[in-house]
Order: sequence, then C-alpha cells, then structure tokens
Amino acid sequence: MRTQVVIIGAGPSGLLLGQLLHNAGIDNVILERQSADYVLGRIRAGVLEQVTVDVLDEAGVGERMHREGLVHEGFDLLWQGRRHRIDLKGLTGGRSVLVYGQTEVTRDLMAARQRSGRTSVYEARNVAIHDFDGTRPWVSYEKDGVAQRLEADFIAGCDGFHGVSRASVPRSAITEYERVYPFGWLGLLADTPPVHEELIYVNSPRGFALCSMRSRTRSRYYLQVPLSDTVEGWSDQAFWDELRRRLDPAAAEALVTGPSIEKSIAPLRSFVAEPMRFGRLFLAGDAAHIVPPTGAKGLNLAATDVKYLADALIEHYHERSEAGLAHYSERCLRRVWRAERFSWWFTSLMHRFPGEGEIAQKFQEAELDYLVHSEAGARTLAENYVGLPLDFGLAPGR
Ligand code: RFL
Ligand code: PHB
Repeated sequence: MRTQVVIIGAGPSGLLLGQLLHNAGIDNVILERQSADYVLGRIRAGVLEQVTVDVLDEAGVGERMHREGLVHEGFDLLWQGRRHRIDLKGLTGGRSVLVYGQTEVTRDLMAARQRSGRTSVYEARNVAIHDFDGTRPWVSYEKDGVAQRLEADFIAGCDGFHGVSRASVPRSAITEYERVYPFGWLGLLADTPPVHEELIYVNSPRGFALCSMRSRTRSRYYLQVPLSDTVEGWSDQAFWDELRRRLDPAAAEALVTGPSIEKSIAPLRSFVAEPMRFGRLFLAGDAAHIVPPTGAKGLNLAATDVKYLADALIEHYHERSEAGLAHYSERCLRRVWRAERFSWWFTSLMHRFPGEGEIAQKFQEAELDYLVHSEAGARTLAENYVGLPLDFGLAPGR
C-alpha cells in the first residue's frame, strides 16, 4: 500500500493532522496501536485556547464544540483559605478559553475521519518506521496477525510520549531535556455539578488541588498526591474528604459529591526533544514534548504543532515549496519552550515540593499575593493562560 503521509497515532494530534490534510486533498493513513474505544476512554485535557478552537474550526470539526463548550472568562486562585479571581477577559483585551474535554474533541475528530473515507487502522501492532532519513520512507506493522507494508512520502510521529517514532531516531541525532516532578495528580471524574462556575486552582499546605469540569453536570477534580500512592488506595470518600480539606469554607460547603466514573494518577513531567524533524519524519504533540498539566497547555501545543505541520505539507504539495517543512521544528520549538516555561512556573508556584519546608509555602503565598494585586503580575499569568498568539514575538510577515 502507498499513501502521501502516514500518521502514527490516533490521539488528537494524529486525527487533527489527518483531517487538515484530507481537507487539502492530501492522502493519508492513520495507524493506531489501541482500539478507538480505548483512545476515547482516556480522560485528559479540558481547556482549549482560542488558537486551538480556531484550528479545530479550520478542520471543520467545531460545530458541537461551540454548542456544548463552556466559555470561561476567568478562573480562581485559592490560598490561605481565600479565593481571588483572575479576570482573563479583562486582562487580555477580551480573550477567554473554552472548556471542552479532549474526549469530545477526539470523538468529533473520529466522526469526521469516518466521514472522510480515509483509512485508519486501529489495533495496528508492532508499528516500525524505516528509511525516514532517505527519500522513500516506509512503515511496517501487523493487523490481525498479518504483516503489512505502507510506503509514503512523509511520516508524522503523532504517537505520544511512549510512541515508536521518537524512539526510532538515533540517539546522536536528538537532544532530550527532562524534569520529572516528585508527585502526581490523582484525577476523579463524576456526574455531579461543578463546585463553582469557573476553575479553581488551589495552593494548600496539604498540596495542590484543581476544581475543573466537563459540563454543567460533570465535574473533574485533581489532587496532588505522592508518586507512591495508588488509585486503589484512594476510595471516592477519601478523595472527597481530602479535596474538601484543601478548599475554602464556602467551596467545601458547596461541593457536591458522588460516585466516580473514572479515577487515575498521572505523573508530572517537563520534556522537550529537539529537533522535531529528522529527514522525512516529523514529530508532533506529546511525541515531542510534555508539559505538567497545571497550565493546561499539552493539547493546545499539540494543536499548534499540527497546524504548522499541515500548513508546511500543504505548501509542499500545492506550491512545491519546502520552506514550511524546513522551518517546522524551529517554529514549533519556540512556542513549545514558552509553554514549557509557563507550565513549569505555574506548577512550581502551586505545588508542595517534598523537603522544601515551610519557607517554600511562604514564598509561594507572597508571590500569589503579588500576582493578584499587581496588574502586571495578573496580566502575565492571564496572557500565558489564554495562550500567546501564533505570531507572538515574530517580525511582521514571518
Ligand atoms: P496522545 O493523546 O498520547 O496520543 C498518541 C496516540 O498514539 C498512539 N500510539 C501508537 N500508535 C501506533 N503505534 C505505536 N507504537 C504507538 N504508540 C502510541 C497512542 O495509543 C495514542 O492514541 O498524544 P497527542 O495526540 O499528541 O495529544 C496530546 C494530548 O493528549 C496531551 O498533551 C494532553 O492530554 C495533555 N493534557 C492537557 N492538555 C491541555 O491542553 N489542557 C489540559 O487541560 C490538559 N489536561 C493533560 C491534562 C494530560 C493529562 N494526563 C493524563 C497526562 C490533564 C491530564 C491529567
Ligand atoms: C482538566 O479539566 O482536566 C484540566 C483543566 C485545567 C488544567 C488541567 C486539567 O490546568
């Protein structure tokens, strides 16, 4: 079999790339290791930047997102038992974020993929990529026990942090930067009304907490927990009790609890692989970089990588120009490092770090106090949270 672009991974990066290329008349095949149901079962991101909303609109998958997504014009920071609102809209000249779950984004993209009639192979086993440093890359895999070979012009590695694409690059050709944080996030999803109409990010001496949501009737909460904790060790009751202890009295009182639909522990990591292009292999999304979820940037970075890559491939096929492909890695990494910095900073501000003592808590509280009372401080937080524009820091025309 032959195609123009083979895409490894049917997460949001792979599906979005497939859709943008399809809309431009570029043939592509998606190979995914898991089943579609498994992919939809992973509960992850919840906050979309305007830039991401725009790319999803461009892909033609925005209709339900606009109908069901919740526009958020601010969020609360909570410490020392008191909440302070960050007015995203007021501080950024009218910008906001959209709360719409990654599961729903993925569902919309899967439906569009189905309508496109392009090939997606789920449960593709032993995917391996070959000759991407030459002119004729190809991919081997197994489907239902039968070996397959797929030839392509380009390979897009959209296969997440544990995928095969980045792992196939010779170690001498890649530089990896990594920080692993000494705690995780225990997430719980429940069909209960959210405790507040906006998100609450909590700095408490007991550890970070986050009150988020998926809809007006579905809540998503997170607790900072030691990496040694297990999901089995946290009953729903223990989760709700601990969350209440980290909230302010009014929120603790208003919290509606109920049985969990999903509970999982995610490790926190900052990671960047440079470069993001190796001959005819392009990495996008979590395959190339990971941010801790505190800044809600992971899915948004994936969407901008994919936007840059789709534009570059369209330029290659339609205009016979290699400029976009040549600049792909540099363009992405500039944006990636800005989001990495913000996510690391916000994580450092909001979590308890083992062994750092009470003075660290005092430093954090003083910084939070500064942030919410200084317009410059609050604006710095707000403009990073809503997402920097695609052309941020670029000379006009670049
Ligand atoms: P994904 O979603 O990991 O998808 C990669 C896909 O590739 C498949 N795959 C393979 N396929 C074939 N062959 C192989 N050898 C393969 N190896 C892997 C996998 O099965 C999978 O289907 O990466 P992608 O598409 O780049 O998307 C990235 C996002 O998923 C991720 O950045 C976000 O979820 C991060 N994130 C958040 N991002 C936000 O923008 N806003 C948020 O509010 C937010 N909250 C979060 C988050 C991530 C979290 N966790 C669990 C890590 C909250 C959490 C708790
Ligand atoms: C979520 O709803 O899953 C979520 C929201 C904001 C974050 C991280 C995760 O910063």
